This record gives sequence, C-alpha cells and structure tokens, in this order.
Amino acid sequence: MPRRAPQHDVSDDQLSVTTPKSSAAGLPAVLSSIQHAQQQMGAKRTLLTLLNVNQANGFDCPGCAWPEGEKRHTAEFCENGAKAVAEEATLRRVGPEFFAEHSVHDLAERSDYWLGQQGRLTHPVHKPVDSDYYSEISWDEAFQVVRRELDRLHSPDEAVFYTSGRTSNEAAFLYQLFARMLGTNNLPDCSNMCHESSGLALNETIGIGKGSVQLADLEQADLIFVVGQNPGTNHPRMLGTLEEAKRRGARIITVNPLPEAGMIRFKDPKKPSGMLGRGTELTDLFLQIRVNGDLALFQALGRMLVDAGAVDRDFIEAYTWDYDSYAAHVKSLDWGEVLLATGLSEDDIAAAHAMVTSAQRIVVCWAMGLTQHRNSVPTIREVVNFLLLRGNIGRPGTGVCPVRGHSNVQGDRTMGIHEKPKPEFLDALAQEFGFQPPREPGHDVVESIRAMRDGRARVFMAVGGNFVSATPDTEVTEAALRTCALTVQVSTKLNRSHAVTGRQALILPTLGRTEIDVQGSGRQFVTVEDSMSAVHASRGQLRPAADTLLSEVAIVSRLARTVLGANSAPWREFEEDYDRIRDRIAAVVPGFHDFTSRAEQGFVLPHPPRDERRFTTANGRANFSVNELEVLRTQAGELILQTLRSHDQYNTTIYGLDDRYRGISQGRRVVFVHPDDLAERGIADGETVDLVAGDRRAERFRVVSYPTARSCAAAYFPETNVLVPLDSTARGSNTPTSKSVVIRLERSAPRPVS
Ligand SMILES: Nc1nc2c(c(=O)[nH]1)N[C@H]1C(S)=C(S)[C@@H](COP(=O)(O)OP(=O)(O)OC[C@H]3O[C@@H](n4cnc5c(=O)[nH]c(N)nc54)[C@H](O)[C@@H]3O)O[C@H]1N2
Ligand SMILES: Nc1nc2c(c(=O)[nH]1)N[C@H]1C(S)=C(S)[C@@H](COP(=O)(O)OP(=O)(O)OC[C@H]3O[C@@H](n4cnc5c(=O)[nH]c(N)nc54)[C@H](O)[C@@H]3O)O[C@H]1N2
Ligand SMILES: [Mo]
Repeated sequence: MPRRAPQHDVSDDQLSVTTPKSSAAGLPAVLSSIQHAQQQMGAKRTLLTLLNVNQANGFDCPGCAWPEGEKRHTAEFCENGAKAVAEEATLRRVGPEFFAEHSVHDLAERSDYWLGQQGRLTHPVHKPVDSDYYSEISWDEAFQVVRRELDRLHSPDEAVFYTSGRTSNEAAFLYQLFARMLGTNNLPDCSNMCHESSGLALNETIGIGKGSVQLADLEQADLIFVVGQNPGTNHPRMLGTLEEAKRRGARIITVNPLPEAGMIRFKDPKKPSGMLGRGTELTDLFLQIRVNGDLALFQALGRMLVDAGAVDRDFIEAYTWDYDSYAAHVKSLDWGEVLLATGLSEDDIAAAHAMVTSAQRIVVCWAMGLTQHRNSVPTIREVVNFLLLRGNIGRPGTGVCPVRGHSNVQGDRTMGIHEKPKPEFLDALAQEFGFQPPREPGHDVVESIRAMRDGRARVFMAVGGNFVSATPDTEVTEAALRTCALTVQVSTKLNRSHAVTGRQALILPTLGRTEIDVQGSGRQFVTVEDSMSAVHASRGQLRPAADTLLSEVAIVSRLARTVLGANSAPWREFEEDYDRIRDRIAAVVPGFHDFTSRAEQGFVLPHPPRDERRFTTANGRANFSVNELEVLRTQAGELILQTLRSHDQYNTTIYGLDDRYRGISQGRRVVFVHPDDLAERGIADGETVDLVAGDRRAERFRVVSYPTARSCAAAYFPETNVLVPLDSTARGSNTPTSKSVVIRLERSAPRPVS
C-alpha cells in the first residue's frame, strides 16, 4: 500500500492566485451555487431541491448548524448550503460496476475530491479478506458479516462506533442504544475534533455544554464578538443575522489572524441591494490576533474591567463563585506577555475595552479558531470569565455562542452519542430498556485510533463522516484502521475511509436527508437540533438515489436485531415507525416530552443559565476560573500554522478547487504567509515549499503572500493533517491541535523529471 496517496488525479498546474476579496456573497455566490447544483443534478431538480431547503415542510439544510429563524425566506439558502445539498442530490451513481472496475488499492490513490465526485453509493458492498475488490452483498448477509466479527471479539470494548454530525436524532439514539446494549461506551464522534473544548469549558463554568444564545439575543445585543470563525464560508446564513444586528446599531469586534471577506462586508443574496449594491460593512473593530493569542486577549480585557471597577458586583455576588481568585490572578498579568501572545498593540486592546465598557449586552460567538489548540479549554473558560464580569450571561442580548459545525452534531450529543455519558443519562436508559449499560468511559477519536493501533480495538464502524481524512496523523490513523478485522462505513458518498480498510470491509449506502423515507407505517420524518438548542423536523423531498438504499434508522435497527436478537428492544417497530423511537427518546432525554407532536412546530430545549440564570454546576454557581497565560513561542524561522477550510469544501468533501474569497483558484496546496515573514526567510510569493514540523513533512505548497497576522501561516485540511501528531491534543478535551502546528518552510526539491 502507498504510504500517502500521490493523488495523481488532481494537479496544481492550473493554480492561480489573485488579491483576496473584501466582501462576501452577493451575485457571485448565487451564480456559483447554481452552477455547481446544475452540474450535479440538472436544472429542474436544482429548482425543486433548492426551494425545499430549510422550509417548514422541507428538509433541514445539511450544510451547517446555524438556526433557521422564524422568517423563512423562499430562498432560505446560501451558496454553501446549496452546494451541500447538490452534493447529496447529485445524479451521478457509484454502483457494483464501479467497484468491479476500481480496486481498493486504486481508490486509495485517488484524492478526496475525485472520490466525492463519483456520485451516490447505491448498493451494499463487501471486501472479503483475500480480495482487493468490493463486490455486491445482500443487506442480510452484510449484517451477518458484522455479527460474526463482533462475536469473535474478546470484549465489546474491542469495537468502536463513530458518528459524524449529520446523523438524525432518531438514528443517533438507536445507534448509541445498540452500542450500549452490546456493552461498550466506545462512541467517538466528530465533536471530539470540533467543539469538545467548548462543551467541557462550558460544563465546568456554567454547568451545561451548550450555547446560551438564541437568535433573539443576537437581535438585542449591542456588542457581538466573532472569534476564530469564518462565517462567510462556514455559516453564511449567520451573516444575515449579523447584518440585521448592525442595522439596529450593534457593533461587531472580529478576532481573527485573517481578514476574512465575509466579516468585512456582506452582500445579502436575498435582497436586491445585496446583489448589486456595496453591501453592509460588518466589522467595527478588527483585532488581527496572533494564532492562539485569545486567552491573553480575554484575560487582558478582564484585567482592564477589574482595574476600572467596571464589573457587575451584584451579579458576581449573587450568581458566581471565586471572583477573588480570578481578580488576584489577573492583577499579576504581564502586559509584555499579552502583547507577545496576541501580536496586538495596546491601542487595539484599549479600543476593544472602550467598546466593552459602553456595551450593556455582549455576546461572544466562536468556532474552530478557539477549540483546536493545546490550551483551548482554558481559553474558552477565559471567555466565560470575561462575560461573567459584567453579568453578560442569562440576560436578554447576552451570552456564550459556540457556533456548531455539522447540522446535527449538537443533537447527536443530546441523544447520547458520547464516550463519557453522564450517569443520569445511563440511569434513564437502563430504566427505559431494562438493561445495565456499561459505566466505564469509552474511547474518543484519538483514543480509538490508539486502541486500533495497539490491537485493542478490532472492529470499526462509522455512521457517516470520513474518519481517515478528518483525523490527525494520517499515516498512523491509516495504519491503525488497516489492523482492524472489519471496518464498516454507513455512507452516502465515496470517500477515503472506504479505501483504507480493515481486512474485511463493508460499505452500507444510506438515504440522505434530502430524500423521501418510506417505512412500514408510511412516510417518515426525522429531527435535528441546531446550534441554539432548537429541535425541529426534517422531511426529505427527493426520490432516493436508488431503491436499494436503507435509511440510517433501518440500518441500525436491522444490525441491532441481527447482532443482539429481536428481543433486545423493539427494533422492528422502531424501523417501521420513527414515532416509536421518539416516544423512547421522550422517556429518556429531558426536554423531549410530546416529542412527535411538538417536532412539527419545533421547540427549544431547556438551558438553565439562559432560561432562569440557574447554574447547574456542582456548587450551583457560575464559576470564575484561573487560567495561566502561556505564550506559544516560536524559534527563529518558525511559524504557527492553522489548518482551515477553503470556500469550496465541506470538511473532507471537496466541492471544487477554488477559495474565491481568498483569491485562490484551481488548487489547494497553498500556504498563506505574511509578506514580512517571507522577506525574513528570503522566500518569494509563488515559490514551492514543504511544510516541515519536526520529522513530519507536507510536500509542495505554493507560497501565497497574504495579510495574515505576523509569524502565522494558514493552509487547508485535510492535506495538512499529516503534520499533526496523534498525541498533540488539547488538555482536557483531547481535541487534536489542528490550529497550532509549529512549522518551518523549506524550499521543495525540484520535481524529478520523468
Ligand atoms: N461550507 C462549509 N461549511 C461548514 C464546514 C465546511 O467545511 N464547509 N464545516 C462545518 C464544521 S464541521 C465546522 S466545525 C464549522 C467550522 O467553521 P470555522 O471554525 O469557521 O472553520 P475554519 O475554516 O476551521 O475556520 C477557523 C477560523 O478561525 C480563524 N483562526 C484560526 N486560528 C485562530 C486563533 O488562534 N484565534 C482566532 N481568534 N482565530 C483563529 C481562522 O483564520 C478562520 O477564520 O463549519 C461548518 N460549516
Ligand atoms: N486539520 C484539521 N482537521 C480537522 C478539522 C480542522 O479544522 N483541521 N476540523 C475537524 C472538524 S471540526 C470536524 S467536524 C471533522 C469532520 O469529520 P467527519 O464528520 O468525519 O467528516 P466529513 O468530511 O464531514 O464527512 C463527510 C462524509 O460523510 C458522509 N455523509 C454525508 N452525509 C451523510 C449522511 O446523511 N449520512 C451518512 N451516513 N453519511 C453521510 C459522506 O460519505 C461524506 O464523504 O474534521 C475535523 N478535522
Ligand atoms: Mo466541526
């Protein structure tokens, strides 16, 4: 097997670079989405499909977890939502003939882009031990393969059950039930690489791992921080919310090493003025922070509030704990270290402080720029400290707003997809289903890879996602999966995880969210939970990609029946009528009473700090915390690399090869570096370099001179995952440190002449 795919199907020969854009969306966004959709599914289907995204009777957009709001526009759609839909609604198909033609070895040499472009998977296929090819298998036989391999394990803890955040609440609930009835808590999910640090820090400080902000709060806030997030690409509908906030007079502080186009100016494609006019300027103050400087920034802002006496004494007295330790700690803050860590000037920080003291209601939004560092948990705790100081939590127009990624990643957690479930959840499950769930914590993503690597896990199953490409340390992860006896992927589209397999492998093709789902009792719907804890129904509208597909619910139910026996739970009823699953969810998970009838309208789950300023921590108070400021220092020549998304990708699904807002077209192997950092190294824009981290190397990136913060660099994932060691994770949350990789640039060796 090749160590890393040469990926000969994508060449960077056409790569071109122009100046970055200073506004997002507008007409180019609409044109780009329609063009992409038509390529995948033709004109008629494009219209039918895009009209149904996020409508009351339509399906939930599989793009991101930003809430829909009450005013659903006919075109409640955004460029990247449209692309996410088109990827699923494509007319291209991958059937048994495709697998007869392409060996697993062949697939392993293709890029994620090529694999994704082949179309929707249509038939269950199996790769036997002694073959390099997948071939068709019946559904029943496929489930028997899984049963046999699970039966061979010494313990259920030798199996790992991964989930990616598109899985519906109903499928997720059954999947965790199946794993726990089998006897394991090995339920890693994409959250482990995503907002795990947020969940942990929020649980410790306010007692619940979810955001406290509703759309209405953003409408009332007078100061909004957008930290470590690129909504123009990853949550485009959020820009509409921010634009509204601006119209009403709110101010926005953007904290980012990169000047992201969407946060500079937004042209709303839903409005004529947005299509043709200049759009709305969003950011009032841009703090171009050095990568990983956020803890220092929020601690400095906290210190200034303490010094100025600009804190809410009554709130602190009544609701919080340990303010004195916090205040004593920030008094010893070293300003030199703050300036070094943040790369900001004293004037920048003073300007932010002035905006903070004149604001009555503050919201802080954040995403991956805060969660994927070694000190992410303390950094997010520091954001909470900052908000607590002036009572900016549990009051209209205020709060914490971690912006989730996958459209149902938050719901999957609510349904019990978690390797460290709360005891109350397990108690409720035990009570409802009459079995003893395992109590030992299971493996998260990084632990799962270690377990496979060390032979402690031998069966790997994934409902959705692309484990191989999403995880760090590509070589180690690939080798780990190859040691498995069996790997099983429940997927809509082909990806690299189908090409890096255990000795046996199965691909189980499934319905997507856009598709009509008919079971024994008739047409079904599923539910999802957005980033603001709102749960609502999602109904597929399109004819399924093939008659041979099963829904995720059906796959999990049939697998469970095969493996655990029909009496373990009413799996057949669950499959026939998803209302029966919702009845059980209602009995197990707080906040879901009358689930099915309320799903139609949608409802918001309880959140004690938001709803009643009640903090469900061990001491019943919101906890201040003391967080040490450590500066991520670099030696001469080194840069801190953050690995991020281009505009044309959905995590590991590559829609196209452009990153329009950053001025990149027809290529992905680029590294963005500040012109002065290039000059210091004697490297010119346009040169080809290797990114070198210790003994790790990602080869041949075109240097792009770019206005990022000094001593920082940026490049796309998954190409750069080879640079992140498995053991380099955030303290506490174990999230890979994908946003702080210390690298050097080395000129690439000339390409060998062939
Ligand atoms: N179209 C599209 N939509 C998506 C996705 C997608 O891939 N494509 N992915 C989905 C998923 S799963 C997720 S989690 C979200 C991800 O949404 P984002 O978090 O917006 O995604 P990233 O591209 O990782 O961008 C991280 C941002 O943080 C900044 N940043 C990096 N390091 C730091 C730092 O140390 N401090 C600060 N302040 N900023 C920093 C980067 O410059 C960048 O603007 O989007 C979701 N939506
Ligand atoms: N270096 C670096 N690495 C990162 C990140 C980073 O910023 N930098 N970000 C991390 C983050 S935030 C995340 S969330 C992870 C993402 O990790 P994953 O969630 O594992 O990856 P995705 O690329 O979102 O998964 C895409 C695949 O999901 C399948 N799929 C799509 N829709 C459905 C569906 O409806 N049902 C089923 N069963 N399958 C479906 C398709 O086969 C598709 O190929 O990556 C992480 N990895
Ligand atoms: Mo994510």
